[in-house]
Amino acid sequence: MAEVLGNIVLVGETGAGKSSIINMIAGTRVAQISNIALAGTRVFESQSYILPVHGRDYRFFETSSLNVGDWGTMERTEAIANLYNLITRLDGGISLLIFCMRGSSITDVVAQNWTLFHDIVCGGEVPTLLVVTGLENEEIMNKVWWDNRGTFEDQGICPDDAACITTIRGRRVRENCHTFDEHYEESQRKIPNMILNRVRLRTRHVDKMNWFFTTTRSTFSFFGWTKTHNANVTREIATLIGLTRGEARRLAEELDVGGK
Ligand SMILES: Nc1nc2c(ncn2[C@@H]2O[C@H](COP(=O)(O)OP(=O)(O)OP(=O)(O)O)[C@@H](O)[C@H]2O)c(=O)[nH]1
Ligand SMILES: [Mg+2]
Repeated sequence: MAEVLGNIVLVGETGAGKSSIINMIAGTRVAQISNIALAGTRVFESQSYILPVHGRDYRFFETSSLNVGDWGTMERTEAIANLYNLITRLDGGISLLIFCMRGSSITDVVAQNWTLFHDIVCGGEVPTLLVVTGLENEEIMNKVWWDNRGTFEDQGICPDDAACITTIRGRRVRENCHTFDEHYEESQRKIPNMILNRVRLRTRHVDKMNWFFTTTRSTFSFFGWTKTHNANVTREIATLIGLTRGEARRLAEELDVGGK
C-alpha cells in the first residue's frame, strides 16, 4: 500500500458540504451525504478516508463541528470522548485544515467553529484552506472571496487560501449534460491543486496525550464549562475513554478540579 503522506481535517457545520467535497476528491461516492433534518449533536465525531490527491495518498477526516443550538446544550463527556478518538487517530498531527461553509455569510456558528478548530484544536499552527460551497449560481465563483475577504479578516478568519466552489452538477439537461457542469468541473480541478499547494509536507512531532489535555482544557474554557460540574464529568470522561490513573489525574489537574 502507498504511504499516507499526511492528515487532512475537514470541519464545518452540518450541510457545509464536507462529505460532498470528499466525494468530489474521490471522484465517487465514499462519504454519505447528510440529511440535515436528521443530523444530531456529535461534535468532534469523525470519519476517515484515504484518498489520492494527484496520485499521492492522504488521510481525510470529516469531523462534525458545532451546529446552531449546540452552544450550551452540548453533552461534554461525549464531545471530549470524540475529541480523544480524533486526536489519537491523528498520527503525525494535522497537515492541513479545510474549513468548509455553505455560502459566505459569517454566522456565530461559523466564527465559533473557526475558533474551536483553527485556534484550539490546531493551536493556530496548521495551514488552513477555506472552502465556500453552494456557489453554483455565481457567474465567477472566486469573486465571492474577493468581495468578502475583508469581512472574513475582520472576524479573525484568515485562511492561507480560499476556494469558492460548488459540489453539485445540478439538473440534467440532456445526455451527459447538467446545468452546473462547468462550475462543478472547475471546482473539481481547484480543490486538489489547492490542497497540494498548502498541505504541510512535514509536521512537527506531537505528543498526542499532551495535545489531548491542552485541547480539552481550552475547549472547557471556550464553552465556559464551570468547575462545579467538572469533577464528575472528568471522572466520566476518564472511564469512557479508558485513561490510566495517572492520565486521569493529569486531566483533573488540567481542568483544575483536583484529582483523586
Ligand atoms: N446547492 C448546493 N448544495 C450543496 C453543495 N454542497 C453540498 N450541498 C448539499 O448540502 C447537503 C449536505 O451536504 P453534505 O456534503 O452531506 O454536508 P456535510 O458538511 O457533510 O454535513 P454533515 O455530515 O451533516 O456534517 C446535501 O444535500 C448536498 O447535496 C453545493 O455546493 N451546492
Ligand atoms: Mg457529512
